[in-house]
Amino acid sequence: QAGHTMEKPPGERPLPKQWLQVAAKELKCSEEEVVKKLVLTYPEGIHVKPIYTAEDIDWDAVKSQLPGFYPFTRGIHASMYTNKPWTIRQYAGFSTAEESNRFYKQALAAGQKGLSVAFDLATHRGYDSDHPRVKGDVGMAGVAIDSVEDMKLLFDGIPLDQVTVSMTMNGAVLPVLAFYIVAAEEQGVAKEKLSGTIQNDILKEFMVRNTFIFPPQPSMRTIGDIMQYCAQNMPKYNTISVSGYHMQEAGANAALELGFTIADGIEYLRTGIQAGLSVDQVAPRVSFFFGIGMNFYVEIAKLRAARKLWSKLVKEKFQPKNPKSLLLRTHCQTSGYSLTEQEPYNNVIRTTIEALSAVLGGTQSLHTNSLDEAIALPSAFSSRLARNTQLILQLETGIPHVADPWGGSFMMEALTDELASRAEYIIQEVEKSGGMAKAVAQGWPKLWIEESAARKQARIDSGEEVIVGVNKYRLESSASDTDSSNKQSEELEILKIDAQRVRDSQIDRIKQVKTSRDEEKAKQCLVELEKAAKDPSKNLLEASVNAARARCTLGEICGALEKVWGRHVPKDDVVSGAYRSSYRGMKKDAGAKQEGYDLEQVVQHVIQFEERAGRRPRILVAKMGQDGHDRGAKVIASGFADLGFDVDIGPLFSTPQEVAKQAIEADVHCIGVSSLAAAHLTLVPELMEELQKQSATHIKVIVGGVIPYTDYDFLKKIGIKVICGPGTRIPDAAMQVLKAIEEEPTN
Ligand code: 2CP
Repeated sequence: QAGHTMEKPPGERPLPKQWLQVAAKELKCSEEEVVKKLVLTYPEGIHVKPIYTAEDIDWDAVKSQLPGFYPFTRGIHASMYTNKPWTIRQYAGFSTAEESNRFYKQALAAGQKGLSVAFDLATHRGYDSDHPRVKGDVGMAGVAIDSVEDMKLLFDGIPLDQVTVSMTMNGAVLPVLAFYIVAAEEQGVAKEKLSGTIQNDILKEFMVRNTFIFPPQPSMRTIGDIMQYCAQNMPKYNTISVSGYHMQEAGANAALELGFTIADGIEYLRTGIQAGLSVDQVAPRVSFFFGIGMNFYVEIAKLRAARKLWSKLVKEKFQPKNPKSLLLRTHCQTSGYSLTEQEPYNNVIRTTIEALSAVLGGTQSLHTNSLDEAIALPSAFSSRLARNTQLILQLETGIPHVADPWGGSFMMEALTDELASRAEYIIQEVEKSGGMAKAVAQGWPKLWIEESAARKQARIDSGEEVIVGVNKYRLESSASDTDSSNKQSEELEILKIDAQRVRDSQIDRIKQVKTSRDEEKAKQCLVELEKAAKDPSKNLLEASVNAARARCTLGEICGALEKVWGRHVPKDDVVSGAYRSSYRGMKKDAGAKQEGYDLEQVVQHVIQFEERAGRRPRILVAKMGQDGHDRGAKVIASGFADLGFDVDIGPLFSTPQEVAKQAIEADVHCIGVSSLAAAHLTLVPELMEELQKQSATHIKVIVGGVIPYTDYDFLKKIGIKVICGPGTRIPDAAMQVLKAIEEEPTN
């Protein structure tokens, strides 16, 4: 992190004197105490005051601002939703192409306006469904796509010249975009007519999302090639969706999310320009994607600040001629992280409030999460409710009748400016590193986000940040129900995927595709692809489209590129000290969860353990399968390290066999498996078998992450000692681990 400082000094103006005097009387304290009590410091470092006045803003600048005019703080269109509401675009994909297709058609009939495809993790990581590494992942977190035949089934009966499709794909972007283009072609839709969006944002993959395949350099070249191909062939297509969402999900506060996302956007403009395009060919096709969390005012301000900052920076740095180059168009998604497993119906309320922020902030397109997303894939019922949340906002509330209703609010304008200036400070730090690609390679943005995540966890664990039903006003569990905090989650109807059935049917289709194609032609296309990977004068997307037409599979296309480029192996660091320094002692006020351990108590237990065992408790935090969601694993690793544990962090994408080997070699007391992508029922039993085979059953296994209550019995039966669902406090998890280890003392 050398040379970079995260904190920018606050720049807010003082509270008005006459107000302070009256407030001091109301609060029955001194004016200084009023300031101490009512001026809050947000994680972004912003001091939020109890009142704002015209003194807090540049009123002359604010009063003349209009929606549809530079710097677009008030919205990119003059008329905004008064003319056309935002696009209701729900992200979804279920197991097979046929099932997802059925779901999309139902969603469109029920009022959804655009599609958004969720692919499974095998597809994301460039493996065909028959690859042994993806046994637990096929069809679990989205739809499995192995070839153009799957893509054709996915959009069967959906006119691709009329419905805009967003595809969340980054690592395997070449085969997936190629399959889409060829599926449209075979549907009779020419490339020029395709309008939609591909996520294609690899920088944030290296930072937080982890579904990369190839190393950074060829990955960035791929983006340039896609921009070039689309500029020539698909002028209406959005070639990238620069994503802050995953940064927020990984723990970034709003300023970090905003700063790093805009810095990524600038880097991609440079990538397009390096690929030989003008800024006006690239910028109008760059779109954005932000996460919307529970801090209501801040999230609205974030979207206003994003537009303002983008238009200013693009103008200064690139001098575009086309006014559209200055517009920050964005999709938003309500925060998955803010959802709780406990009392899941509260999630409907959270999502509604977040959706309101996104809309009041002027988003172009929105996904609202389903209430059960902290537990499993959304069911038909919860998906309908999530979609209806947006329909009700659009059709029943009158909210779309006014463009930027917050414009001119002293507080909102001040907050917008403050966030923009904090984000700009972060962007300047990135520029000092030589741009985002270099900063990502240096690794400091990722560490800032991980530090922000550890601090947030500490605020939640100490009760400073309240989550109703989790760390305050929690429902009591019944005596017979020791593992589940309440019944509501258990009673929710959860969508279950039959992994084996999905995998078998995908494998059958791969066989059919391979036996019915012209084998020579397919082989030749793969050779051409390899050549293109070596030769920057060739276009990678063009070569991939040819391979897709020849029925090469996703795994074959990625395999050809991998031969030349190799696979990227990330390096892992654990942030230390942030959790402990942000933990301010457990709150014991009314409603606070009274049970649970305080940090210092656990530290003492760890010291006692060390005295007894002669060494500190040692845990391997492991991620298995293609699930790259590592916020939980990273937060656990840094939290446990701050409590005094020896922490090993295993590589992402491990097999159960690799995890067992590492655990035995490191002589750990315990393996903590973090699972967020529904593969625990396949991979955890394999891990247990492997430990047995290796006579290492003394190593205790605990599982954390998104684990439905209905799976607890099965996991307990196979020997899992502790299961930590979402909302588990780190000190409590650590005590459970210590108890499990001490059950049968090891050396
Ligand atoms: C809109 N239009 C208007 C107005 N509003 N015209 C006149 N007056 C108005 N008030 C026009 C636009 O200019 C555009 O026309 C057309 O209407 C469509 O509107 P849009 O605003 O472009 O909306 P869109 O087609 O829905 O596109 C939105 C985005 C696009 C943001 C630009 O990139 C997008 O759909 N992104 C979605 C990304 C996404 O779904 N990601 C999934 C993430 P023209 O086209 O003629 O200009 S899920 C991720 C998960 C969590 C994961 O990553 O793991």
